[in-house]
Amino acid sequence: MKTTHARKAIETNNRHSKKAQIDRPQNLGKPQMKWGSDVVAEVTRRLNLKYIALVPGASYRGFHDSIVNYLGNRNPQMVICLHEEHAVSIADGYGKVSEEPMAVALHSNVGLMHASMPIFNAWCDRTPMVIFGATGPVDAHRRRPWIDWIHTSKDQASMIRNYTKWDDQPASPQAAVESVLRANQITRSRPYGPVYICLDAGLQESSLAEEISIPDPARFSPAPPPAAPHASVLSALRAIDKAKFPLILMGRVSRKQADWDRRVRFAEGIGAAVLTSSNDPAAFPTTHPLHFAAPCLRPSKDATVLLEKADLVISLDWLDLAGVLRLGLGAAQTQKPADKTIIHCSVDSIRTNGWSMDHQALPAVDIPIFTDPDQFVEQMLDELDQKKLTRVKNRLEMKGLMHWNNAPVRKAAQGQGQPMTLWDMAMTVRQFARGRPVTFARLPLGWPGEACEFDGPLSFMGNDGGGAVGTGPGHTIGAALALKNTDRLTIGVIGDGDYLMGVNALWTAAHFNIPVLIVVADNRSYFNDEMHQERVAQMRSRPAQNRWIGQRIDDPRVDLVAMARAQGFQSEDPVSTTEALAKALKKGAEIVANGGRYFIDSVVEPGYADTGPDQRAGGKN
Ligand SMILES: Cc1ncc(C[n+]2csc(CCOP(=O)(O)OP(=O)(O)O)c2C)c(N)n1
Ligand SMILES: [Mg+2]
Repeated sequence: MKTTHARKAIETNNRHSKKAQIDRPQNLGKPQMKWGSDVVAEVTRRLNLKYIALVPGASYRGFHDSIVNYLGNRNPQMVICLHEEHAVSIADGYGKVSEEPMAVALHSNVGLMHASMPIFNAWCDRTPMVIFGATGPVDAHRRRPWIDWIHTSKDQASMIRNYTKWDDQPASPQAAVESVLRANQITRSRPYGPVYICLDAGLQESSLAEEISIPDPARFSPAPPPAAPHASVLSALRAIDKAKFPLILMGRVSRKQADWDRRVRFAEGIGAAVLTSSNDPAAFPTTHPLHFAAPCLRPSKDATVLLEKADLVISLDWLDLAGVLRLGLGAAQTQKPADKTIIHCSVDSIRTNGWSMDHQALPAVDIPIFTDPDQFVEQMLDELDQKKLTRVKNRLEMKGLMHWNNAPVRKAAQGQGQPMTLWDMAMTVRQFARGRPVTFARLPLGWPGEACEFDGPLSFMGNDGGGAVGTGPGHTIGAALALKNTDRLTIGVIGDGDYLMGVNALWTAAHFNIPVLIVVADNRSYFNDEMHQERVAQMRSRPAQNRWIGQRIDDPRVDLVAMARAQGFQSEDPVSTTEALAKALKKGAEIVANGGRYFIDSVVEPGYADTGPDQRAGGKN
């Protein structure tokens, strides 16, 4: 195709755009708090919400004006998105890294409908987030014909109430102050989760009849998590003393380095083996000598050995405790629970509702601990330190175990002229990431645990808690936003289906100068579901060879590179060998280190890799 002059101008502009100032309003003078929506904006500012991801809409034009012309588009600063799904996914990615809420603004019922899937995902991810929506005017006499009527719904939050922690629709500026303060308090209390405030257009656009006072937000802060009762700490210690083979399931824990260090000290102090999940953010150094099995989603063979050997399981808010015991041990949920002593530390039960089953199966627990897992670890260490106790460091039962990282490593298996498999790709990415401060914002389905060498709490941000395809690009960009101005290299490794569903999140990264590297494992398929079709066909004695129909994203092949370039990313031709991939990663890292954005289309054979290079056996989701 001939490159036109206009096209060249776009490409040059995209490549060289290095805006120091993004979206700065002019001629603001000295704005005064005069309108209902100014009040909401003012409280938001005082809560230190740095960014607000949004797609604009008239239902919140008053609030939009307050952010631009009253706050000067700072704290929060608008992060403009091309789809509501991305606005929420970006906030989710940001919240996972920072453990701080990002704000989101959504337009009326229609914007909320677009956003409902990632809100569910953020709920499952336990991510803090303050979402502003809008409706109305609630007063029918103030509605413009047609459009204001279709965009006004009664109880709008009912669309998302089952997967948000709290919602409100304040009816006065004073009530709005309280509403935002409460939203902040609730979303920042563990377990975190999104909250929703619906702003009546009438309220937003009403001038203030009286002075509104905004109290010190510090007085409305969330309480710290409860401490575990001392008796429970002592019971846990007694169980550890008795145990021959304690196993810690490191689940949903904090992103703080001090907490990470304490978790390591705890495992070492009590001489426990450790398992981590490839669904959740990094929780423990995966190459540590006590982390015997590679991280996995469902228990791998190595993980099953640990589960079988363990006589004591200490779950630190493991996502699916009953499920892992059932899969790893053949326990039958409550009918025949695992025959081991179980300590389970979690506050998740207070979020349980009757709609979402994301609380998972009910585990049998001997010592329930209702606190934040890192708080519990701190208390356990205090107790151990006080008594100058270290439990058996090298337990006999662990002597014969092989560490996953010492197992004969399957190298990149690609032969001359052979297409690259996901395993080859993963080993190349692993090699590249060694010794670099990399944050994997996401990793794709079927990624082998053997490629997961995580050495800190920001090494990996976990996957989409809600099993929500399309969130990968947004999560990656949100994580990169939170890590902007740090020395970390944010990489999102995502499937082509995930990329294509969320692809126009990329423009936001370019507009906002967010340094980020996106790598697609391009198997040209919704491959996960090919596996399901194969299984169903086999179960029904039907031809499994047709598994690809309705699954392949091919013919025509989508130009993934063009889609990234079109939105201001740099990229080159797709790579299909490990050498080319290694080169592209290096180049991408340099560009990102200089503040840029790079995209790699890594073409792989359809197939999964997490149980070996040739494994083609099962869907993951
Ligand atoms: C919103 C949504 N739609 C559909 C699915 C079902 N689903 C699960 S995995 C998957 C395939 C994703 O494709 P890709 O990202 O390319 O990964 P691959 O399966 O090829 O490894 C699909 C369609 C889902 N989980 N979420
Ligand atoms: Mg795919």
